[in-house]
Amino acid sequence: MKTLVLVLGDQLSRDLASLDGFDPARDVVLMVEVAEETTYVRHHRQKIAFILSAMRHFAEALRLEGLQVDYVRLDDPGNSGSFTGELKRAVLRHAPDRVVVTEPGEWRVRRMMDDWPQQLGLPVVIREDDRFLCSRSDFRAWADGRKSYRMEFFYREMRRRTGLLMEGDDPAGRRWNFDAENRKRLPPGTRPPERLRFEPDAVTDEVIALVAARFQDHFGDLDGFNWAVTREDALAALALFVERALPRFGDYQDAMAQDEPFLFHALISPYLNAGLLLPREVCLAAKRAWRAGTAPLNAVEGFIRQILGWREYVRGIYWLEMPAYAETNRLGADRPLPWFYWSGETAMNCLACAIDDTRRHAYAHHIQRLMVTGNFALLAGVRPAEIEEWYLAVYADAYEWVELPNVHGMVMFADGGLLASKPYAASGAYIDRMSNYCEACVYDPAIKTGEGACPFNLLYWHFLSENRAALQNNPRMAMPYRTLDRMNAARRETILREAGAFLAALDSGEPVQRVQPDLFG
Ligand code: FAD
Ligand code: DLZ
Ligand code: SF4
Repeated sequence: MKTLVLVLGDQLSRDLASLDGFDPARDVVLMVEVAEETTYVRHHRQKIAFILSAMRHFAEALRLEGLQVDYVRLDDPGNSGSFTGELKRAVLRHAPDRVVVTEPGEWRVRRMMDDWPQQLGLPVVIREDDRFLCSRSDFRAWADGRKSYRMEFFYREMRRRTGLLMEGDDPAGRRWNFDAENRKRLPPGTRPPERLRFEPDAVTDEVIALVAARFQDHFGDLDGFNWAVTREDALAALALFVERALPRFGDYQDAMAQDEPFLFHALISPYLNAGLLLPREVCLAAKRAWRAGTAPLNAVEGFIRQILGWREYVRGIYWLEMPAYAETNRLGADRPLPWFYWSGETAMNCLACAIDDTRRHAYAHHIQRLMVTGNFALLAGVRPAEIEEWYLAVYADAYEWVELPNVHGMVMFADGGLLASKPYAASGAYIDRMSNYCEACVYDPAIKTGEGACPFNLLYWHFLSENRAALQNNPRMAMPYRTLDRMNAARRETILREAGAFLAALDSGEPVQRVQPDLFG
């Protein structure tokens, strides 16, 4: 039976389920660069360049192995611009008996696949994506009957199930979680390790030129592109991270610093999410460093928790709850996304730095995403769908299965607490404690109202006040509401008035739904 195997741009793994049983003498791999995928959001230009170059390199590696690969480039004449259109054309070229594909990462694409048997007039076999450590059915079984889905309990179950960092039935070091030790501020003068430079080869150069010409109106710099685009290079990046950064990953996991976008983070999420690296091998590499005594347990546990815990957990939530998940807006947030998320033009230094890092690298680390750009969107009451689209567009690692639970649930509390037990709302004091951003800011985190007051301070209390009905009975919010209620009335009124004035000024800024090409050219 002749099989056409469609491999998507985030399925660049040799062990992919859809390649199981591939017969090089008979079967064909199809890979397609299509306009629909490059523009369903206005992806950062580095993200498009990364995916297209990684796809081209992967196709070449398969060819070298002797597989027949039919590869359609974005600028090929006749390219129909969609997965469905390209499958139809490929069916005419190859006359297969069936199509085989691995289930996609996004609901949007999964829905498309439902139409394929009818559109193609062929059987379409959709295989489970077994690159994750927890299958969708195992997650469903774990979630079944629970009132709330706390990550910590899922994570412990995953530790037990995989045996990672376990000593018999007990967690290594007799603790499941070393989070309390992972909240240090970066001491002045600390130098994070140098990163490997992956100079673009001819394939990447060609893709960069294509992206520069075709996506002029997309956000993000292209020069300085420095992502690995092959498995070999991604493995080298992982090895260097484990050797140089992992030992201090735990200590400074939550720290932020101006002009230090990467700190001790791994920078591997684009590779994991596109399939160049697999989660199991990444966790094992970290575990080996602990066993060898080159990285401490608080770092290794903290790192493994992100992958074995958070990454698997958000995927489980996504597939459990979609498509209704994306539609909720529990706090009724309704402000358009401020224009500065695209332009970076804001006097708030923490936001300006996080957005600048994002523009330059298609990357910002977790605490920048959660506690700076995310915290502001939460406190200002930005429409969930608009801030979700921003996150989906601007990061090289963004696919809806991982972006949506992080933004909709963790950042915006739009799911009403399904994912997070309380909103991650914070005033300027948090950002000041965890970073040096405030030192170079026109605002002062110590000033609560009036001239120079940090907007996060005003917006924090405004947020609590506006969302009292939804939040005040949450036991984890009892303390902030007690503080708000103890505040003298005149002070409370001043804060709310100044917050209102700040938000009115924000609203009078340019609309942000449009992306203006001249700002990004
Ligand atoms: P490290 O800090 O070194 O962590 C190691 C790995 O753990 C990451 O590579 C990633 O695979 C995994 N990880 C860590 N935190 C999470 C998490 N919360 N959810 C899932 N995986 C996690 N991650 C994405 O991969 N794609 C996204 O689109 C994405 N959007 C996010 C949006 C918001 C608002 C927030 C708060 C977080 C988001 N994350 C997303 C999670 C996290 O910020 C990134 O995975 C991380 O910054 C990637 O950089 P790194 O490889 O240096 O990670
Ligand atoms: C993100 C992306 C982009 C920008 N371009 C392509 C592409 O041209 N061809 C392709 O196969 N995949 C691309 N991708 C990744 C897909 O969007 C991803 O596979 C789906 O969203 C399913 O997760
Ligand atoms: Fe951000 Fe406020 Fe600090 Fe300025 S003072 S950097 S706005 S937290």
